[in-house]
Amino acid sequence: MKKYIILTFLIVLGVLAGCGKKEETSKEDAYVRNLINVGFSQLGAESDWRVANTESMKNSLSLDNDFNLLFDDAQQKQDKQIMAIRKFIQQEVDCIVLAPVTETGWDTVLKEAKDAKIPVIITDRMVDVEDDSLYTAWVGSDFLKEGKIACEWLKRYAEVEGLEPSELHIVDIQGTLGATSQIGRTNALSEAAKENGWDLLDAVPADYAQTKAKEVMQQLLKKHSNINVVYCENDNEAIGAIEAIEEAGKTVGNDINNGDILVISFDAAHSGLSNVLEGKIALDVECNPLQGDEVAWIIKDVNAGKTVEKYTYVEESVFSTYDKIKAVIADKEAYDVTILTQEILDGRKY
Ligand code: GYE
Repeated sequence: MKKYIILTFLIVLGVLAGCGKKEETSKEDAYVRNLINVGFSQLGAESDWRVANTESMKNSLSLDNDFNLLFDDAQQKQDKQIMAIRKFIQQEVDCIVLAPVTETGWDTVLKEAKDAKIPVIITDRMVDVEDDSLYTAWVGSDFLKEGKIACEWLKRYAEVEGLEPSELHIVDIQGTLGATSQIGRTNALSEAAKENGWDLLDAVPADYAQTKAKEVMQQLLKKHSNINVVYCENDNEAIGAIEAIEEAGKTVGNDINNGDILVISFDAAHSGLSNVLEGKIALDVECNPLQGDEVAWIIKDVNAGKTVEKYTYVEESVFSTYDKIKAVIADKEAYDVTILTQEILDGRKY
């Protein structure tokens, strides 16, 4: 009976503590309230996509959903991510979630987590480790496929517009070098360029950041006078590149034959889609940042001792306002591009 009263008292105390406070709670507190302690190492806040991803994770790994989330923003630095993971291990969290800045360099610290018997869930980009059992599951996008879709569209665009492959003069503004999203998108383009005989002029990284991409584009415009396609590896880079192009007195749009520079982008965040609707980005391949719910389900299953899928790909689509491809070749899957409307844009929450 005494035991029962103490337990009830502790639970009431725990619940009361939870009511006033939405912030991180102590491990003891979390234990009393039966919360799952999760340490999340987010790589940074470089883009609209990343901000939406962080928000999604915080919403799903919430106190209301029985999680106690310890969050760390590593500001694009792998050593900060490693430090955060070591701290989570010391804090004896129930699970670690890692959104890694680059693929390599994780073997040692993930081994430390494994030795401490803490499951690790990887999100967004992948880790390249010798032993795949160092992480329990991964949730993210197929970046090579995203790039291939963009390139397939570009190939059809050239056909519809009557352009020879060698008349496509392309520059690639790359993401963070060594990140899975950069590797997949860059490789898709370089392979398609080789295969189709496109003129790939240059590939320069801009770390997925708007200001850096603007600077990179300014340099590229000085270096190459004939650019007519800019392949930007995310929306913020596309927006930076568009600023540089317009400031140089050139136009962006769907009409290469009339002097436009064609901008291709990835993410399809609200900022990117607004530019699609304005006709400034020709094609935006969606990369879905809303991974929180999926991660939360996986953690709950792992915590309950269930086996989970090793790899989960999130769903995504493609947006454009250029409808000529659809009209000319209506029967092929690769051209299944959603023609963007104001209504779709209004529904975009990030
Ligand atoms: O496309 C970009 C972000 O890895 C999918 O990182 C992610 C990419 C995303 O900064 O906007």
